[in-house]
Amino acid sequence: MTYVTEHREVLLAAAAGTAGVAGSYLVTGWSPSFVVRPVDQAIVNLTPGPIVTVAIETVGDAGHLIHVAMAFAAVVGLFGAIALAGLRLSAHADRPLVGAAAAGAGTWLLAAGLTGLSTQALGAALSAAVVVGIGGLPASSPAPDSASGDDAPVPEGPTGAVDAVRRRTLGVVVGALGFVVATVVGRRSIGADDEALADAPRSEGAAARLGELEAASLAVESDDLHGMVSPIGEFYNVDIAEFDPRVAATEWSLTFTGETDGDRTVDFDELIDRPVEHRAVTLRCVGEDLNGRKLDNAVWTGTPIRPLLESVDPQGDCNCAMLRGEDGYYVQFPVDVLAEGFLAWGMNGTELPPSHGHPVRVLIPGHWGETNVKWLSEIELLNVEEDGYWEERGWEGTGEVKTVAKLWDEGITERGDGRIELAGHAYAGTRGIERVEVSTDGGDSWTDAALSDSLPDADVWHQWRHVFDPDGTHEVVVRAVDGEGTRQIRESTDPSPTGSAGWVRRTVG
Ligand SMILES: Nc1nc2c(c(=O)[nH]1)N[C@H]1C(S)=C(S)[C@@H](COP(=O)(O)O)O[C@H]1N2
Ligand SMILES: [Mo]
Repeated sequence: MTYVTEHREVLLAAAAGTAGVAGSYLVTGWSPSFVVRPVDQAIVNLTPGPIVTVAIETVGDAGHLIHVAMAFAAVVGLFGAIALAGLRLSAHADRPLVGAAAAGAGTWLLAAGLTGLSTQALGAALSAAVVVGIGGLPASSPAPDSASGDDAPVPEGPTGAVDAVRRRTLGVVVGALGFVVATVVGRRSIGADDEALADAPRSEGAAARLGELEAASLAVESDDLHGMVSPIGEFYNVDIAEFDPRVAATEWSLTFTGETDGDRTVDFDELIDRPVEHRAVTLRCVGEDLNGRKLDNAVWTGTPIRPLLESVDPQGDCNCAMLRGEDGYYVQFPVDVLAEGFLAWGMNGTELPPSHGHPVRVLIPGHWGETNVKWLSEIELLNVEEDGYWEERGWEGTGEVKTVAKLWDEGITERGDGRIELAGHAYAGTRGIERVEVSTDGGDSWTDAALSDSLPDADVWHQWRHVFDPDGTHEVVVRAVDGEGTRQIRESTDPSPTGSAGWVRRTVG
């Protein structure tokens, strides 16, 4: 076999592998049925904890990109290897359809084996088979030696056959890439699930609460800064896996296990039949930077956990519970903390979106984001404390949130009258916010900012606003005082392991 032929086959095989992945995506979208997902999950599960921790500390959210890219490369490589075998078979048998059929069957077996979904696997199989079929056709050029097949040595110098083969290879590769682009664009135009849900009919009770929050909000100049409520789609996300589990409400249930007076399972209909509340609850991730953006607030529809918990009569010696989600996530904290919690199935008046835990998630007042388990499936009452997913990786993020006042870029606006408006959010969990203090001279003098009205909700942020006359550049510092009169910690610390501390400082003007 000559260099040219081998090179050509590898290129075609790579195109077929890529088309196979695109074909799967076309059928499934970015969902757990997508063929890349099980491979990504395997990579995440097999990566040792210390490496995960180092990755989070050094590359942060880019860590997701790295393991997803590795998973893509692995699947393209596997599909490509099957396609290469198909192309060789075509050349050997001198029958392009034989190789195409073999590559299609092999790709289907692998895709079905990875995902467990035989029908969806046809998307990958057909796409790869078409590329192998067209790519394996003999050259249609009149040159006589083209009939001897791809394995024949290609004569020196440009001949009609070589040119024809090159042209077709290029055509097939470009065609496969076009298919990939069309698939991605086509799928995107269908829109993300979360956006589609945002148009769903609103619950009246939640709508009333959203109105109440709107009324309590502070008027600010910036259109880009969130008000009291973060819109769905802009609410931050933190997940251990790249692909959200898809759990239908009809298939969902929550089971209480472990140290109880007997296992108890609650299904979705039973859950939403319980007393309904619409609570404003703010979430903040322990892993975010001091002035980071993993802080958001929504109105959630759900039911209190306490009565359910009491009905199973928890008896464990540690008075602690392990909560588990459908994505394999788990976190452990005290039963007393859990009892204050809420089981939510609605967000901002619509169904809970897939990315926020559809159909049911936990909301724990005043504790770091990681306690708020999404896609909740099990609550196990324990006898001894065990580490949760993030605790195993060195974090201590199940406790109460630290107090913070944020000043994001979009909160800094120059008004028409030349004055500068500073605006942001402050959050201290269930301690609440008493005031936010702003300095425009690096901390020499302080002024109280205007605050949004207080709400009856136990665990909700406040908006703050301060307007001043600029005079050159200003070193702005903001700090909050919580509802117990304790000022935000001044000394700055990294997010790991217990959450970032310090005062947000910005140069303005
Ligand atoms: N099942 C499950 N629940 C989870 C997580 C997860 O990865 N899986 N991440 C946790 C973390 S670290 C945070 S900060 C919040 C974020 O919730 P959000 O994505 O709805 O903003 O969910 C928590 N609950
Ligand atoms: Mo988090």
